[in-house]
Amino acid sequence: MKESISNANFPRDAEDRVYHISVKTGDVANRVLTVGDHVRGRRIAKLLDTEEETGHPIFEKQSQRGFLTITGRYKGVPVSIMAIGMGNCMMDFFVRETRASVDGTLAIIRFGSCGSLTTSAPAGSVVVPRGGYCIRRNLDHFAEEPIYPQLKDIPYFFSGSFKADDGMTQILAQTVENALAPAIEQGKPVGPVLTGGLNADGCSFYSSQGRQDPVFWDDNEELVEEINTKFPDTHSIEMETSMLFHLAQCARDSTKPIKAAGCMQVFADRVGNSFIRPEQVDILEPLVGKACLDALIKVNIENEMDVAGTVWE
Ligand code: DUR
Repeated sequence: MKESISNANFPRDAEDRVYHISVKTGDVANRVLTVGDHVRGRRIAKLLDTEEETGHPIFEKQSQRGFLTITGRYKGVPVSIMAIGMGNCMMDFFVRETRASVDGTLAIIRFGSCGSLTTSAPAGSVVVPRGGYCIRRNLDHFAEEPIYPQLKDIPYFFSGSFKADDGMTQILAQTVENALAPAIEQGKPVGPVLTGGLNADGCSFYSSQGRQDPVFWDDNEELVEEINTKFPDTHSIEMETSMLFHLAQCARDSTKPIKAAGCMQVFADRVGNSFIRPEQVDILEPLVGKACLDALIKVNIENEMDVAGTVWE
């Protein structure tokens, strides 16, 4: 279909689908739950209502570039579940191309996994951040002839922080807390839910998250300490959620706002250096996945569209 793409600035195919996610207006709901992992996305999608005629949700598309979109209704409300892979770059594709494919407000909840930088969030707990910032490897630090010699001494750049949507974050935190409460009560190895802190997005899983790799020159031995100094209330570190908050804030068309919130299950305990066990994921993921959908349909949205492209009341 490449030959029909005419606009290099924002390419779409002949059927007007955005280039990387491969959806068009009407394919994606105003309420989106986004995850990284396609398997997780498909598991959560099993909770969607099935259509009488087909026994499936309304729409499913796996793009050639690694995006999965499943659209249907949850408890009667139009929602999309979108799996996007990993990293700021995939988040950028997802936010821009989804924004271009939906009219009106976009309410996005991200459900991901993260590392924890606090003893209050061990592996198996869930973090719901109030905002987030980004950490980027400064390539110039490693260049023989840096373009910005005055910045050469700084191996990693920190951004300022970007806020999640307050109201959505409150709804999400409360819904996840309620969903985990019985399991925690029963002594299952999940929880607690940690709210109110910041998330850090690294541009890598490795160097810019402070992981030590003797095979590469990274100059990141002091990075975790620097995180704790610059943003002492950092709870989590991963690769997508702060970028989501950043882009939501940068959406310029006031008729097309983006509201965003996020929650992450702690997979890597970076303080105690331990990793979540599969049996913990088996308990945690279905509870949090369902809680995200329950939170998503509680968000207030005006002029919501039906997934068939008509106004939904
Ligand atoms: N992730 C991290 N760092 C961690 C744990 C999880 O970035 O320590 C998230 C982000 C990314 C994927 O999507 O999980 C990498 O394993």
